[in-house]
Amino acid sequence: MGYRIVVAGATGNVGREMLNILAEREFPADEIAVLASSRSVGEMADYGETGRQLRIQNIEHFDPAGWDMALFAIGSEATKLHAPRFAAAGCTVIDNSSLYRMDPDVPLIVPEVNAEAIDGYKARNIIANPNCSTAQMVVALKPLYDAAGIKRVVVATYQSVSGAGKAGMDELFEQSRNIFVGDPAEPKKFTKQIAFNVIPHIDSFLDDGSTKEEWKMVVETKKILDPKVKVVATCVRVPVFVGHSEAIHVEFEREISAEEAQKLLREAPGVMLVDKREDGGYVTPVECVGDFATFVSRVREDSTVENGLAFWCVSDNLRKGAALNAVQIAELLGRRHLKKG
Ligand code: 11C
Repeated sequence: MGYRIVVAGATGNVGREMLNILAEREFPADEIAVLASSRSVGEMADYGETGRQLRIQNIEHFDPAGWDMALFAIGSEATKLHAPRFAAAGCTVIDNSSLYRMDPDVPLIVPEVNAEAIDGYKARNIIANPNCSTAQMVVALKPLYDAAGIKRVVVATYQSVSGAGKAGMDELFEQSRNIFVGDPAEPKKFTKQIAFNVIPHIDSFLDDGSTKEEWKMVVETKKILDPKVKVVATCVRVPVFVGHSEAIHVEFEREISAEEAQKLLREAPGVMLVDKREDGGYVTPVECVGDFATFVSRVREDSTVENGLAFWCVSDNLRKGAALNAVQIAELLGRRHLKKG
């Protein structure tokens, strides 16, 4: 016997990837319900490349009683409306929005990093999935943290437009085309031109001059990895369709060489080390699309601080940064708490 699983937000970038990944990983699902807002009711969603198509139902009218888990990719507002209803009906919500991430009664899980924290899910029957830029960073940091302890992380991100949804991808495509043919390239979704440009601004501004995306990287890393780790982030939107990149500088508590770090990263779960120290011997975002791994390259010592290392980290933001991590949480929940069969 398998699970009865729900995917809510099945028409968005992340919801579609959730269906692809459930199919690719042959998630033991007896039944799958795909939900969206009333606009998409009756449309069909592909169950990966299996050839199977699933009819989209209206989330507002869906009764979650008797369903085991629901993967939510519907944004904070809709999550606020529906997650408590699903959780109260006994259907565990695995939520990709930022709504519950910092709730002390909701575990925030990256299975390679803090799998055991999932045991706290029963307080609200909700589990949170982190922000994409946090997820890939903590996967890469975890083996190094275990070996040498981390005092401080300085990170600059290079985030793809798919993080801003389909509208972000359409804007990059249309602006690029318009610039080529000499048409106006007015920004709509982004605050400035994104084609052939970079924008040092993701999400809203906070009082201290940082942005909410930068704040998320700080507080989520503390919750997942260690509250003592200090983090400062600069989050930047770049004209890449899929794949977030990060330049990460770490100050460790104890000495760790680049060679030791490479060895640990080579063996770490979820990490793929590609670090040849030669032309092209590193990974770029276009190469990580569709992959499950968090790629690490350019590992080197940073002699400007004691026990410092710097490295480059790239991952598919719709996969490890969102849909894959959610499916891994579902698998973990199944193994640890909701055994079937
Ligand atoms: C971006 N990281 O690239 C964002 C998207 O809190 O889940 C995901 C926002 C979130 O724009």
